Amino acid sequence: MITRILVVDDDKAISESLRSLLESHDYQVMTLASTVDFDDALESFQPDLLVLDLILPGADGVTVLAQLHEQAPHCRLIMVSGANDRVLAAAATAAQERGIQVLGTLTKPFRMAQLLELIHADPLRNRIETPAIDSSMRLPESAELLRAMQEHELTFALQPRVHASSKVITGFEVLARWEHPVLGKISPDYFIQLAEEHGYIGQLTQYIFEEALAWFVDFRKESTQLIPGLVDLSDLQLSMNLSALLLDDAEFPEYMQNLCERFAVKPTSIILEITETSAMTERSVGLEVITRLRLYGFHLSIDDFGTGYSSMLQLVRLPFTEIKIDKSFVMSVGDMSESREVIRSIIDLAHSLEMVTVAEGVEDETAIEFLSRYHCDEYQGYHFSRPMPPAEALPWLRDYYQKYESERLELVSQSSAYSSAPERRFDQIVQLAARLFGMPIAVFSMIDNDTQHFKAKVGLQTKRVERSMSFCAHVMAATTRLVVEDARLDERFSDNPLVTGEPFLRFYAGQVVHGPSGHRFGAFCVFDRKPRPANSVNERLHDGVVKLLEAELRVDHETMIGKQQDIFTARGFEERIQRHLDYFHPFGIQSCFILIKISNYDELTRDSSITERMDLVGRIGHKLSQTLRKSDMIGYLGLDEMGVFIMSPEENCELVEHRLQTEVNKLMVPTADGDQRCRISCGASCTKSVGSSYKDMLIASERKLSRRTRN
Ligand code: G
Ligand code: G
Ligand code: MN
Repeated sequence: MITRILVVDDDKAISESLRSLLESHDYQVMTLASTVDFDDALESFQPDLLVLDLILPGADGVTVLAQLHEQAPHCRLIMVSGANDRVLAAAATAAQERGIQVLGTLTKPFRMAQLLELIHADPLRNRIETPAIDSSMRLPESAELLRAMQEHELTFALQPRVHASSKVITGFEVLARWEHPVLGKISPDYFIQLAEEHGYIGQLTQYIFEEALAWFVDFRKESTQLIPGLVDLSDLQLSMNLSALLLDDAEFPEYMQNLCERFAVKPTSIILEITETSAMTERSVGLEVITRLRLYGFHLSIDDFGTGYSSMLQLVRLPFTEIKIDKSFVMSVGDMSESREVIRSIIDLAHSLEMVTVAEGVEDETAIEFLSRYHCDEYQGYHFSRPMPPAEALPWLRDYYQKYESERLELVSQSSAYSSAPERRFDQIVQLAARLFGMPIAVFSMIDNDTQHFKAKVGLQTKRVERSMSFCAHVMAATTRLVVEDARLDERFSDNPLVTGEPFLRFYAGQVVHGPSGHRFGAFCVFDRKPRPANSVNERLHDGVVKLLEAELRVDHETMIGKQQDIFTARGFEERIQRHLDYFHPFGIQSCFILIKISNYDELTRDSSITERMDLVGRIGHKLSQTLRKSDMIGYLGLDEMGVFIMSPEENCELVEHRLQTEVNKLMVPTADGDQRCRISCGASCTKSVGSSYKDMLIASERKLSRRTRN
């Protein structure tokens, strides 16, 4: 709240007209013609606002900034000058970098009304609904904070965070609120600063954190009862704001650890949001506290990134896990290309450091469209919800997920993959996964209103499962992979008929598979009939399988040829092989590629029509598929050439080649001259010797083949 204004200007006419204007608006005014008595003036007058002329006799205005910040850190500043705009802007930035709150700049000559506008636009002043009371009482004093905590006038609001691609709710941010009995709503910007200035920030933080955690624990308990099988809130996170001042408190990490123990909340469920301040660059204690918090498992977020002190270097130096892109950029993506550039580079930077990006102030579809194009991870803003009282969070969440699920079911019912028969291309992936993970059961399932259907499965007889019994329904509601080491020891599943009876499931690892528009299409999982440790399914391999399935769901063109659907088209074949190589070769999984040439193609196809030629390809493909496993792929490369791709072969390529040759050579093909035997020759290559590019494998196989036919 501004009541006392110090004007420093060597132009007497200006300072006097300022004085009379400001006094007529009930401000107390003191004027100085130079900086000589600046010290004393700060001391005796205690201004809330300094109106400073940049060009003064003897010393320029910039030189007093350090003094101002030191002696009156909360005094706001308006800069005035006859110098050009750029100089004025640079001076204002310098002041901001010192931590001084700059309300604005004015270029001389200016109208008095402009000055008043700046003063009235002061965010601290603006946020207060000023009741008609004694003007000296318009903002609460620091001591009132203590009462506010005792009387529970101080509360908090919650604002949800939304996962960008799946639209699942990932958590809530806790925002402190103060409803003063006389003054009404007090802005957190004001009372947080008040608490920081008067040494109450520790108490305030403790108060808010404890209230919020108590709510969080209750909330998670209640919500599981309200939305069974639709939302799993065990991954829900709570974001809490932490004043950088508390980073000076070496005991803070222990306090946080104890707090979590007391409420039985895992530190990994908590995100601490810290607004960058100049303090953090200078103090080594801050760095230590931050590092220890991270070691204990807390997630750390840089709040309001892009404003104030943000320095790229710090990001690398400090163990933050998340960046919150300031709402000033997000809210202006529609009309400022600068904001778009800033956001784009923040996201790139964050991702290169493996940090999560959260956009604040997401108010409309324009913002979402832009943010999703640049792969921002999460959204927070009025578009989804304004901050709400804790009691409203549960009903809000229930409504959100009910709408979410009906939209999902709508998308799912439009998807051709949901309605169509089993498809070879999905079988191949699921078969491969079962082999790679060494699991007896692997399933790609789709979940509708009340039933789990199977798109592809290995090792499971059941045709469909009721949603309430389905393991995968739990994954559909979770934000991460779900692993159950032993279903008999997990209260969610111990009574499940699939666990207590046939097929006696024990181990489970499942993950959501997203449809083309980012909705949750279904789930991919593996089961075992014996318990296993969580890491028995490598998380990144699991990711790879899910990515293969998701790529398959995006395919909108014909990918298989032949009646039997054993053979991929050339394009489909090449794309799939490269995906398999990209996702699995980095884990040391080797593959082989066999190029097959029909050596007597011309004889076999003399005078035959296109249909007959394709029929020949179909018959050879079918013969090959009977010789191979379902996890292998067969592709048509053109005219007389086909290919076979085998991931992680259990025998060497030459043996497989030999087997293929023997089998195909048995094939009798009807021609104009009567039935003739089909003859093929093969050439194989392996990732062990040629690496993980499909092109390289193809070339190596071709060389082998032509060397062999020459001999
Ligand atoms: O709604 P919004 O006006 O709530 O919040 C304003 C600012 O106050 C935000 O930038 C936020 O970081 C800060 N803030 C809100 N609650 C807390 C809190 O509990 N502790 C701290 N340190 N800052 C908070
Ligand atoms: O901690 P922090 O500065 O990040 O707090 C977030 C602030 O942003 C809160 O004051 C909250 O009320 C505000 N906020 C959240 N979403 C939106 C939004 O979509 N638009 C605007 N204008 N403010 C928002
Ligand atoms: Mn915040």
